[in-house]
Amino acid sequence: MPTNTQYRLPNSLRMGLLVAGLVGLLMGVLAWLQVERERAADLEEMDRRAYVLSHQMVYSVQAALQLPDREAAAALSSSLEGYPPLIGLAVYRPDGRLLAAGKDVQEFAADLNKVVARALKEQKDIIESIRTDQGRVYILASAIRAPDGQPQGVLVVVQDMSQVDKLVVSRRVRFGFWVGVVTLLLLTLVVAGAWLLYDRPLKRMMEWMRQLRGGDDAEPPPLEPPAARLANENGRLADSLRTARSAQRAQARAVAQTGQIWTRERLHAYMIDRLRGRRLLVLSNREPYLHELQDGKTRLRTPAGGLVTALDPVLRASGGVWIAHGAGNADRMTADERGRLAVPPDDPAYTLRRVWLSREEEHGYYHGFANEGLWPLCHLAHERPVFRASNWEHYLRANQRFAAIALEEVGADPAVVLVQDYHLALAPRLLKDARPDLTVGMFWHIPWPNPEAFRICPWRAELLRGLLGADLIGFHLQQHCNNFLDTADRMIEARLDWNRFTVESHDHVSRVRPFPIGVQPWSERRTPSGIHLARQIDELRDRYSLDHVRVAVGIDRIDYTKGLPERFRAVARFLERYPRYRGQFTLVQLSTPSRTYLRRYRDHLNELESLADTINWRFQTAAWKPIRFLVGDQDTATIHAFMRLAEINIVSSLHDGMNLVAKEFVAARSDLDGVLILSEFTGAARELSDALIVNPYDVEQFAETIQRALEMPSDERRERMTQMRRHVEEHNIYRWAADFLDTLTADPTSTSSTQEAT
Ligand code: GDG
Repeated sequence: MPTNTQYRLPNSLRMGLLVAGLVGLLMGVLAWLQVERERAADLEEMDRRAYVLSHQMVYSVQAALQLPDREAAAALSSSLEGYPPLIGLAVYRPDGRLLAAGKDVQEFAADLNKVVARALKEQKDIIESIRTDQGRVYILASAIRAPDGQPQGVLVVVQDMSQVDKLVVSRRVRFGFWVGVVTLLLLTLVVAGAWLLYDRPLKRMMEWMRQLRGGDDAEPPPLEPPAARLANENGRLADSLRTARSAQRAQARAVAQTGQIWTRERLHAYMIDRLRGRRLLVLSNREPYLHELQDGKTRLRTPAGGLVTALDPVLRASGGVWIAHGAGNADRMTADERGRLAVPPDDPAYTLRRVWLSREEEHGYYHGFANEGLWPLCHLAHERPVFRASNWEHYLRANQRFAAIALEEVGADPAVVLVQDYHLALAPRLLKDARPDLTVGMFWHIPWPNPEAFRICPWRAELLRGLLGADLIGFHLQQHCNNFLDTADRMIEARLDWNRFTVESHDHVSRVRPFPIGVQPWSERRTPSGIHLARQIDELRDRYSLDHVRVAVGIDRIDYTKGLPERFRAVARFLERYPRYRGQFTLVQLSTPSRTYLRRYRDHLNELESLADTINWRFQTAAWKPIRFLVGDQDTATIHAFMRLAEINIVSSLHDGMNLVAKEFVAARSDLDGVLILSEFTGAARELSDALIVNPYDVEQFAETIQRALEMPSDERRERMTQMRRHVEEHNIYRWAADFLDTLTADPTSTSSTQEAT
């Protein structure tokens, strides 16, 4: 579900920036005031000098002004020259004409005319500073009057201000430098102090608490201040947790025999018991939490897909490290320098370690070998697999990278490693070769084809050898296990034991078992219920014009294995055969685009859009459409609401390892209503026999089944849903994880497992 996350600076740095910023600002203001004060004093000094000079000169100027121009200029010439910072003086007649001026003043005499005119007009002293080609100059223009009060002329004193300006600049630089130094010093001191006294102890305490929560509480509580003040409380907390946990473990062992529902808490206790101090690692291509940049902000997204939906609750329950490809464009900025971060970000329960791959590596390994090669190879959906040597090279290298990071995370510790899916077929062998003591499990989430289909892969032997590094290889169905054993038997040197379902190759025995995956209860997913759910359903009906129509829902990644064209065609055929349902029935198809990097997937999306348009054009009215094809990523709450809004859920995969949507639909129907139409080619069809099972290739039967679902009596709906819910509730995701871990960590010579126990 998308949420917004903002990158947070460490507390110590924030505190340092705040304190140093405030103090720096205050010091900056004080320094600025001081510079201004000193500048004012310099200007006052300039005034004083100008007045003294003006007074000294006034009598000789008055006398000179009595004379004709030539004599007057001669009388004044020697006394108008300047010496720094005085540039010189100038004398003007009452009509504003320049009578005489010092040599340096003459250069900008024209600039003085305005000031002189003002002094003559206002008959008073005018002080001004003006900018000239030589820089800023200070001017005092004094009006001179005869004893009878008649204006006689103007005496102008001109001084150089550049020295004052230079002093201002140098004071600013000096003060700025010291303010900067003090601010930086303060920042360093506060950050270091806050880190030592606050951040580090808090981090240690959090780490200790996380270990305690995860059951790994061998370390004593941290004793440095301020955590020391909580030492007693922490000790007591640890004691009571240990007591509760050991009671839980005992209870978990006891209930393992009794068939009670598996819960997150029960799995947590069970995991701790089975791991016996070993670390738990999960390796998968897809990460459970992905960060993306949107409008300058980082956004957290949970990628759609069965594997993540299945494993996130398991890791939340057990803690550990999940190693996955960091595919989000803001992934690097939200992880530490090793690519690690605690997840879920709002309630950390385990560590996500991101693996960085270049675009080229991702293209070859993920889009190329895995999705263009292995995916169509394993799904019988009439799509030709593409195998390229360059893609294989990338696949090999990516597997090596994942394995190396897993080994780095494990260090020298004992660990249980759960490798997930067809992207990482080589990782089990790479791990085992490096650390034979590791316990390695592999779960293959998609079907395993028969040997004839598999043999077309040029690297079939390498893939089998890679997988057979695992101690346990899991599939959803016994049929997939049989196909795998058959393939190994025919394609590599291996000893098979069909009674124990084991393969021995290169002195290593791998067990092969079915573990049909389940789903997490909706109650744990914080989706609305009661009146809030009803309101959300009303809103959806309103938004998509679904009032007064009967709704079927389909929820799928856009993938050619999911049988979406077959589903659309079945809807069209149904409306042809049962025209009374026109205007009365709508299929809402929620489809999240996937693997759009591959042309086949883009073409498929276009094909679906045009097929939906064609069918809609054929049947639609002004107020109704038979198919609402909603393309985009939906949040969990919307998916849940649609599962409750719809009367029917249609799953029409052409081939599917399990299909979680079918089970999620059943789990969502706490009202015991709703009908599931399920393809016989899904793993789920083996378990949910109370669904209406269809062959998606048979359009007539498919159309009939839609009609049957819409007209099924409510008693029958209730009866079927009750049966399916019982199965889905019992065989939930926690039971799947417990079964797998139990078999993986059990003595290989023993045949018992929780599967039998539960
Ligand atoms: C592989 C195997 C096997 C769908 N759209 C959105 C969304 N989803 C969720 C569904 C469901 C999951 O994605 C899809 O699971 P499936 O099992 O149907 O399909 P695959 O992705 O092909 O999974 C499959 C599975 O692994 C597990 O082993 O069952 O056979 O192919 O949970 O609800 N989730 C969100 N937005 C969407 O738009 N959040």
